[in-house]
Amino acid sequence: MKEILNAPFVKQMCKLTSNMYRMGWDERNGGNVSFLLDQEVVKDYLDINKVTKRIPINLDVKFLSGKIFIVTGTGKYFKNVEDDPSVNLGIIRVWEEGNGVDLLWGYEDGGAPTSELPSHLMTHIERLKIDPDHRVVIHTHATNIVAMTFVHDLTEREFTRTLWQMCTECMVVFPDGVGVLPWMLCGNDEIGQKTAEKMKEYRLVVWAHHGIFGTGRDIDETFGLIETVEKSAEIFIKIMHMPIKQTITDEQLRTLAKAFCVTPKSGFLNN
Ligand code: 2HA
Ligand code: ZN
Repeated sequence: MKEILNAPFVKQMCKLTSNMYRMGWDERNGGNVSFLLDQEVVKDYLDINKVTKRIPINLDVKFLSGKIFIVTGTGKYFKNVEDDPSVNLGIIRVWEEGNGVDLLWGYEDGGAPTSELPSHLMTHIERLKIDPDHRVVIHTHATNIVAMTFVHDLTEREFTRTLWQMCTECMVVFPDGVGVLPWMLCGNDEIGQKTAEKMKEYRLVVWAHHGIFGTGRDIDETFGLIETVEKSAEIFIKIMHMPIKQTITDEQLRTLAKAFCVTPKSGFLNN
């Protein structure tokens, strides 16, 4: 059996959470990450028949039966993950019946998975239906994205258009746009369901006055998506007080989409 602290997926989670902490997005216990792992890879590091704790959940996620995830712990600080992964992270496997998870490793101080587990698991279900290679869900309180939700129209079309206009690469990175949810209570099934519903159409969902959910095939891609949206929101916040002399036009956005062979979200560009 190999040392789990050296497993690439543990190292990637450590590096990601430290990085996000240093971006200033994940104050205190803000933010959470879940990463769907390959059982065959996990087996090299862990006896997957050894369950340290059975954790019932108030959800039906049978679609994910038997799937193994590494997940940040509830109440844990991203700042601390790198120094103490086995307390701040856990590896869980979804019950056959879909209404609970087995803890296989981690949360060594008696902890539990993130409070946003419903949003994570329901999002994994919807994204896996669309893309079998989907693996990662990241939730974070990216500062300028949150700021933007106070001063910008929250319709998905207008929110996405502004983000596309702030930075040339945006159309190429998220041509499918961003979903937006109005302020809602977090940490429960309702916001999980609403988030997952949006995930049928978007890889990114903004939670107004709270943060963002991003999804992707690996940690780099998912972090990169959020980072790109955040950069764009930062530029918006920097320039919104100033008289705008010019912007990226719809015609230019179309030119970009064509050059990079991406399809802009239908109806989001003006004719
Ligand atoms: O506690 O970010 O949304 C972590 C969170 C909740
Ligand atoms: Zn949050």
